[in-house]
Amino acid sequence: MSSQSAESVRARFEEAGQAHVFRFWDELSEGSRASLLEQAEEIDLGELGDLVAKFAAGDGDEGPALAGLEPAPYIPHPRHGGSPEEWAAARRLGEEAIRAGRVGAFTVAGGQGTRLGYDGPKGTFPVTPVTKKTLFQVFAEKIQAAERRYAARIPWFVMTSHANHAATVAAFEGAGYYGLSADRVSFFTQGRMPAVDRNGKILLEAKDRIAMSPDGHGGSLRALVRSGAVAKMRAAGVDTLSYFQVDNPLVRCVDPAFIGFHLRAGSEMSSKMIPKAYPEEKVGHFCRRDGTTVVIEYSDMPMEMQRERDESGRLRFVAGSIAIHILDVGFVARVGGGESGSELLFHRAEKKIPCVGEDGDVVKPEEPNGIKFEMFVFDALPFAENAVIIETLRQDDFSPVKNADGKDSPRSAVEDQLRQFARWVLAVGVELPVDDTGLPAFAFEVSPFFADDEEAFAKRWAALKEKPVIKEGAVLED
Ligand code: UD2
Repeated sequence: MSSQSAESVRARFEEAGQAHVFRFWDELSEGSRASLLEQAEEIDLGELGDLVAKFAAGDGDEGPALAGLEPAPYIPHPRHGGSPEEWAAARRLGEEAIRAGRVGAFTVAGGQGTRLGYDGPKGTFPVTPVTKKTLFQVFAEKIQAAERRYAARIPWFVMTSHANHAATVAAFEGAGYYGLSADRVSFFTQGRMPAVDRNGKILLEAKDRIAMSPDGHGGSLRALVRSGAVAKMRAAGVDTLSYFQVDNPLVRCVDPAFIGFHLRAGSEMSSKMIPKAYPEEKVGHFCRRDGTTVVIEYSDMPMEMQRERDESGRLRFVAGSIAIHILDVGFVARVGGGESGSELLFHRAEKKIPCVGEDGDVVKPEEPNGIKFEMFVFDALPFAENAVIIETLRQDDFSPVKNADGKDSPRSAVEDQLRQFARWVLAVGVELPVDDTGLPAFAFEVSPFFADDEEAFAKRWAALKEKPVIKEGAVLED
């Protein structure tokens, strides 16, 4: 960068009251100066200024408005009163779209995974009970299984962050793209936001480094547009995107019934819900307000509301959000392209952010000292026409790996996979010792290539001349 453009960047920061970002400039090497400038240029000072002003004024601190919130209606699963015919018709419609090459898969994998305490990209975390396949491998195999079943091409888009992009791409390369053809997988990096102190001043994590962090999974909509992924989808005839998080090995990456319900309604953004298991469960709640669908995070809904029950004793705000959506590509282009009136809000989170003090030494705070800004993908729901919510069974779609142990941990995810495999095996009449939670007495594994749901398992099993023995360490493969 020329010294002239360096001057102009610094002048803009000065004007915005952020000149301190360059306070160690004179000590920095040429290389450090260049990298600091590059980070500085990434920051939209206007946007940041608006955010700081808004939060400094206390706007947004009070959380979302709760008045007039109603539980959102949803399409019940056939096990809970939904119409089997309606579900079968939706499934056929979804299958048609997959066969026609209209569907792509999309994984948000830019999170920092701090709670799990795992160093690499979360998608490279081993999750299956016996062969220890990684999350990325599980998704890749589910996508390939769907490609085979529907004789279709299903491109896969993976959103990374600055911190994990290179490691993510290297993991795919090292694993031969997990059997997928390399030209069908696209990676792109999400945007970043600077962290600020309580006075709105940008924090430095080193003398030559701004404390930047990913802009939330809501940043995926912008990033899909900016990276050219949307253009790529359009060129390939993909108009429907199956969105899921990197942390959930049970997710049905390409679910024809879900896609069918979405298409049938002409929906721009659809979501899966599970009934909350208990009032304190930490998931967002699907609600309706003024005719639109909104998700209210657990942290934003007062506990007495979360505990409300209807006449039948059921939780009133029962529809838990598990972060599985179908997105219309035109909708992504509109919201991600920043069309006026459909901008996603930033949420603020107070965090402990290591940063350099006046003397240039790095301080590791004991208490939250700064603010990070993130967008949430479900905040796009109020902008979506005809948003549809369908119920799914937790046991078949949701068991995230978030914490190192306990709930939502590697162990609970392994156990939930084992319970799923055991249900499939028991359903074909094979005897299997299971405890009263359905957990089998030993570990075995079913590859997505063998079967990826109960029906596919039954079909595959029936077609086998010689039935394999389901025992400790057994792996049912292709
Ligand atoms: C999210 C939802 C919660 C529930 C739960 C289900 C929010 C605020 N809450 O909780 O309602 O649905 O998931 O599992 O979303 N990610 C990025 N970039 C980012 C931040 C996150 O790609 O900047 C990805 C991350 O890699 C992961 C997913 O988004 O795949 C979820 O992130 P999280 O673990 O921070 O969300 P969590 O558990 O707070």
